[in-house]
Amino acid sequence: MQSSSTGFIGLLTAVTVLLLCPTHGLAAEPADDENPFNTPELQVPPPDEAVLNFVDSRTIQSLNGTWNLIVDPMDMGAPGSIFGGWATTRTPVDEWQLLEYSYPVARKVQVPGDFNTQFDDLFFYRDSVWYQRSVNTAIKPGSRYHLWFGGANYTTTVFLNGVPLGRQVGGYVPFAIDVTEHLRPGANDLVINVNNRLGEHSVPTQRTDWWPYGGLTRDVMLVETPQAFIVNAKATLSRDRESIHVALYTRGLAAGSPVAVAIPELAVEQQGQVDAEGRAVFQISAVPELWSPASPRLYDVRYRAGDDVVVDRVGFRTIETRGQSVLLNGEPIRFRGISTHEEPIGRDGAAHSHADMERLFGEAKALGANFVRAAHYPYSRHAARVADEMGLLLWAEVPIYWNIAWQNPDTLAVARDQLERLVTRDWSRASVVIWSVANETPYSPARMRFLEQLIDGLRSADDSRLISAALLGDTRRELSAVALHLAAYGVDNPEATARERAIFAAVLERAGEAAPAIGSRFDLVIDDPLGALVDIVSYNQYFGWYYARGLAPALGVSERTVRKLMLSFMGHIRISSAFDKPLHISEFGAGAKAGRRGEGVWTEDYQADVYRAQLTMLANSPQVVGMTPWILKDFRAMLRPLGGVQDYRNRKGLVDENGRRKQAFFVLRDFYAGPWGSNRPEVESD
Ligand code: GCB
Repeated sequence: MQSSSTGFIGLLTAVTVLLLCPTHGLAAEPADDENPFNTPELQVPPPDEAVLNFVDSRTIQSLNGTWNLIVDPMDMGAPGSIFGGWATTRTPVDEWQLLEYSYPVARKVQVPGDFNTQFDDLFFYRDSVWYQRSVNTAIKPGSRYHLWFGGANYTTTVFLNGVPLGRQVGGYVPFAIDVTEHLRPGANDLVINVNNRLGEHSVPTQRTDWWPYGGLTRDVMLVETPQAFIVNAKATLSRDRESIHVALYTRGLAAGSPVAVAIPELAVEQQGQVDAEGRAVFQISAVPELWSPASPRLYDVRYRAGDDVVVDRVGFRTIETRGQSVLLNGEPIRFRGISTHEEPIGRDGAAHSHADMERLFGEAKALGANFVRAAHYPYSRHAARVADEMGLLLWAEVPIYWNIAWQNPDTLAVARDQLERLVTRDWSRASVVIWSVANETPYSPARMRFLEQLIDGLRSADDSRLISAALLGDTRRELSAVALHLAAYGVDNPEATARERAIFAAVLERAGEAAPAIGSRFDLVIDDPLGALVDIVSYNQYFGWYYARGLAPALGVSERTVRKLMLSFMGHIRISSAFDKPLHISEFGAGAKAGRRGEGVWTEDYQADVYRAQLTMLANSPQVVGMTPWILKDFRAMLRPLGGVQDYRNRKGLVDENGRRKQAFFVLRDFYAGPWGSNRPEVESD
């Protein structure tokens, strides 16, 4: 044992010398770790802190297309590892060179695109892969070069010419690395490790009701800028709608350098100077035509700093709350919404293009929606652009979902990073009216502290939108009240069997004074203390779907009976919140397999019945100013294995994966076209 291990270490030392030899071009050092079978821990810096925006208005070299892909479940392909990392060439120099992680002979993968849906054997894969391609580029003196990623899931480590240059932890958000000092004229070797493994401390955690699509899921490009350049800018309308606030963020400009902003269609041009942080702030008197779903007017906004010029297309609007109303451009509005996942219609996998989003959001428009809840994570930059163009209001969200390691500062850092990158990318998008910081996070003091810090940071970064979170009710308390009401409905109801009616009679007798009369109103009041921190209280509820599953065995009656009684009872539920704020129903829904008709769960008929009952209930709830039923399209979910029905898809879509509309689509469309869907008169608080 001893001698073979010494022999191996000796060999490793020889390789170390080889790796360090400058003529071989690999600067990465093997780890100090004595055990050669460990994957070395590489020290990799994070990507550039600020989001590099406006890539679409710059000179870029697209790195989309065909890449080489090595699947590496043992995660041994890193430079410095005895398996993958010994390679100093991509193809063996001759028949004597042992090369196991060889990219040219590896499978080919398309970028952008998740790897799970490009290969049958990677469908459920949640681990490490290596992407490689050569980047041929000319280098212009005086330019800077940035490797830019629209988003990659979940941990992404970028190696250029063998040097680890940046590691982004967290999917769904853009990041860039300034590679100017490492890029060579001619061919460059770009290797990227992407690992979509999630854990207890990640954001989200390993359990989600959506597919954790892995890989280079969005556009990749090499972006060229001048030495001094505009990193980002923000243009928003003031509350009084008489001026435009502009903030410009630059890098490489000396304090006092001139910058300018122009909106040609408003005949506006203003000069300014950057401060020591490279920032310039403008307040421009202007009364633009307002952006709204009815009239999604956009303006070119031109920013100049030194030799750098970028153009953005911006809409101007205000969004605020007054009492229990939401006002868009000062007028009360109802959110006729629908929830989505970032999956295209007609193709499996993650959506990643303007066209994908146009098709998906086009279906929301066809429903009569003016609002989309883009759940449960930041979408690509195309989403808010398409929404700006189409006139759809957007709810954007970070994946703080169900369980999060509330006590872990590293988890908080990732959550903050997600939120900051999302917000700073989209803060000039008129369509985005809500930032949502959490979905169904059970109450705990640690959760409150975590979210309070995020919300504080968010308010100082952007005060031109509303903040929300999709809350859970106090389900146990609600369900026992619901059980009593169902008993009142069931006690004389022919839908219930004689035995069930006897059970209901016993339940009511035991309740005594507390027994409700049939048809009496049930007030469900949301009082999660997180409601105090947000601008608009949002609530997910599944009356008509999940709740029956727990109530039936608890009462000792059939699920069929509970479902039938529930649909009648829902018309007598009124949902409100303990806060004098607008209330949004962020989810409700039911599963149906497209084409399945008749009685029972999974039928289009039952899904449509649930929608009818829900819409009656919500129309009877005056505090409700908006809703985003769950969900526009059936979506991939590992949590949904039911053979022949789900087959790893959540079936709560109003359309199936190919866009086939279910009955409930038309129920909701008619409702949105009716009286509720018109912009409501203001609701005064009590
Ligand atoms: C929820 C979650 C959502 C799920 C949905 C469902 O409450 O927020 O992510 O997909 O329910 O279908 O159960």
